[in-house]
Amino acid sequence: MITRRGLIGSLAAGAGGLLLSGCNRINVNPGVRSLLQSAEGLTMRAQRIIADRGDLAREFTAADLSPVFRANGTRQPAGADYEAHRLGRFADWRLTIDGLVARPLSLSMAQIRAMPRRTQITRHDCVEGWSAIGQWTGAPLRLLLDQAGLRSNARYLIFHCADRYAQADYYESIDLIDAFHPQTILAWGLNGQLLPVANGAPLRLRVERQLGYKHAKYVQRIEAVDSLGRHGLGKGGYWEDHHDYAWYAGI
Ligand SMILES: Nc1nc2c(c(=O)[nH]1)N[C@H]1C(S)=C(S)[C@@H](COP(=O)(O)O)O[C@H]1N2
Ligand SMILES: [Mo]
Repeated sequence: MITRRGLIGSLAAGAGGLLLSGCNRINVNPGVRSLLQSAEGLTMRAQRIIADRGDLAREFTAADLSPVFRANGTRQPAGADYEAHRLGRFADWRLTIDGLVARPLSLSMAQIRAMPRRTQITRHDCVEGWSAIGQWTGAPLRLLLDQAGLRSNARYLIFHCADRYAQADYYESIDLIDAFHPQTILAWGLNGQLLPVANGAPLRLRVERQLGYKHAKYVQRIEAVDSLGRHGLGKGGYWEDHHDYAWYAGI
């Protein structure tokens, strides 16, 4: 069976091979030839990486679920606003999608829970040295983005969260490859229950090909932007800004 990755790799190798044999015939100077060879390598590697990034994260079965899905970082956002939402069971929580979109959205939790849903059992890996397997249910992010209509200059999504962590607003960002990945969901359910407060109620990002800190909890607003430089300290997320964590935390 030809996998998509294998196919793209062999097409790239084939095209590069043709190009280089053509150059050999006209005896191109060595500088140009090594440039072509490195460009060929770059293209192949870039295409491999892009193809890899569409691959699914491993999914597990109910037998693999961790007995408890632990919470990390903020366990409940501070402040009267969040407390009122919690007491009201998030009936008035709105998710805003704005920025570089054709149709800004403001959706209630009822609307989001009524959308087509995806359920997946995946492993969460935190850089602090723990992992847990949980079953997540939520709306595929790409359906929300289709509703909002990303403008052609949108490059990233910024997730604005309701909590502050060590005196800074928690936020995170991803690129559009992860945004449209089939396992990227805005989760409102964990292990068959509504998402607990400690795990990000009422809505948190699951971006399964990335490390734990990218999975923004307490999401209130998703902003489509063309660059990350104008937000927070400019590195694309709380941990990136304040603790030098990598922005791209692919696993
Ligand atoms: N808003 C917000 N999102 C967050 C965090 C946080 O403190 N605030 N912590 C991050 C980290 S480091 C991890 S490992 C996961 C933890 O998710 P959990 O609490 O469901 O285990 O959420 C991530 N998303
Ligand atoms: Mo983490």
